[in-house]
Amino acid sequence: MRLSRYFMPTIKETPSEAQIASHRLMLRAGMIRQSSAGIYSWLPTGFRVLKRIEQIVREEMNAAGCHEMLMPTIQPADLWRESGRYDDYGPEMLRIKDRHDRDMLYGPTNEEQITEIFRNAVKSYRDLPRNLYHIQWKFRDEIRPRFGIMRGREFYMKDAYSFDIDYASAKRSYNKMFVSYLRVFARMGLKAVPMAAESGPIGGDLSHEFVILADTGESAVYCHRALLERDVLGSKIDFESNLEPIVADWTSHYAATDDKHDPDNCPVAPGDLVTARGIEVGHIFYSDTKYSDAMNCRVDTPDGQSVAVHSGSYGIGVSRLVGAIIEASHDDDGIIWPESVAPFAVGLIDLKPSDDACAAACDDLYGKLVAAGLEVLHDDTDDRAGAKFAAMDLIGLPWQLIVGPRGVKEGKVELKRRATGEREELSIEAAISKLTG
Ligand code: 5CA
Repeated sequence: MRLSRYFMPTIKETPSEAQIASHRLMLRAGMIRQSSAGIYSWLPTGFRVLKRIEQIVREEMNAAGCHEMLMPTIQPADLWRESGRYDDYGPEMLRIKDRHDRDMLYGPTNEEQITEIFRNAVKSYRDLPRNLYHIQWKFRDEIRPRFGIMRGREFYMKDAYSFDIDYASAKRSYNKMFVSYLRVFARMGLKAVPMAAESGPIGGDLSHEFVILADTGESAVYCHRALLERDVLGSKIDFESNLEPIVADWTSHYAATDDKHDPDNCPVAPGDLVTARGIEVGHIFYSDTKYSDAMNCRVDTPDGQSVAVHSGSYGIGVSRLVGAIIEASHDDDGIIWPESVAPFAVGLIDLKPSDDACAAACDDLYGKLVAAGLEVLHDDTDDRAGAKFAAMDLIGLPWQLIVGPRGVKEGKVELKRRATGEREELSIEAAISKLTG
């Protein structure tokens, strides 16, 4: 992508409305623009990151045996009257009337919608268990939308829904999501800690929040050091095996948010206790038969009985993750993207596009890197070198490849690692093989 033809409206000044780093940096890097309170447009660079995060979530959900589908954003109120949540949800629900004066709403979540689909389609224990998910925009008319896309009114969520014949089977479905979530966040370079949580308006009695640690997180969290020292991605998971030992092991260590932590009765020795700030990026719930009872979602058992289906819901804040990753990974100069979610892998900086040899070297490098499968942002603008470096640091691509007329004469380029600031001078061939190797 040539920067001279791209759309990335960066801002030098610190936007006054932004209170936290991720919000500031997303505005400055030209990733998002506010439309109205808590509602944002995603500009090309922000959209690229959002899609990469979504894809990691999708791959891990599929690996855990879930099936992707898509439900609408607008739902009929009658479905929510069946579950009783139309009144319970209160002013956070955006209520709409259509031209026929029918009550509709912009979905804050989809338990009712999926239960309706499931109850009409499934009649027998043979069709269980199933886990269905979608990645779709949600709307919650938050009283205080803040911190940019971290607490938005419109936000992008992955929500999965499991259906099982009994508690034992539902717990297996829950365990799959528990383990899958650990992998999702680890792939994004995040340390996510599962913490026992209240289930709130979703209902049910088994629930964990997944909280990532970041200095600027909304709430204080406390956990045992052991929870942060695990190699989550090292071992391959067979999702059909018994995952209970893994879940039991994780949940055996202390982890609590501010409202649950009692310093006087904390079971962890001070040397093992990590105190940090946290951001909730995922939340899983076992809902028992709450929705199935209310909405008559039943199946026949092998011995001819009819039973209510046990269900679970599992959310990941896909758009919130964009901000959460920035909170966990930035410095004074800008964002530091983990490779797995970066909008481009390499920023190719042409220090003098008016120099024919320099421009030709950049075109050649660009072609070779793209041919090797890398996404490259090629800064071919006439800006000053200092401004180019500052913009590249701000948008935080993992690698910067700096090409100047003097170096090109000697067949040399400079490669900078954004995360460490390390720079090295290399031959053009060595730089290509380092980036593509
Ligand atoms: N129905 C369940 C799970 S499918 C549910 O809605 N859970 S939730 O309320 O906990 O939301 C799931 C995730 O969405 C949260 O963990 C959080 O990461 C994200 N989220 C919730 N509210 C917002 C918001 N206002 N802005 C951005 N992300 C949000």
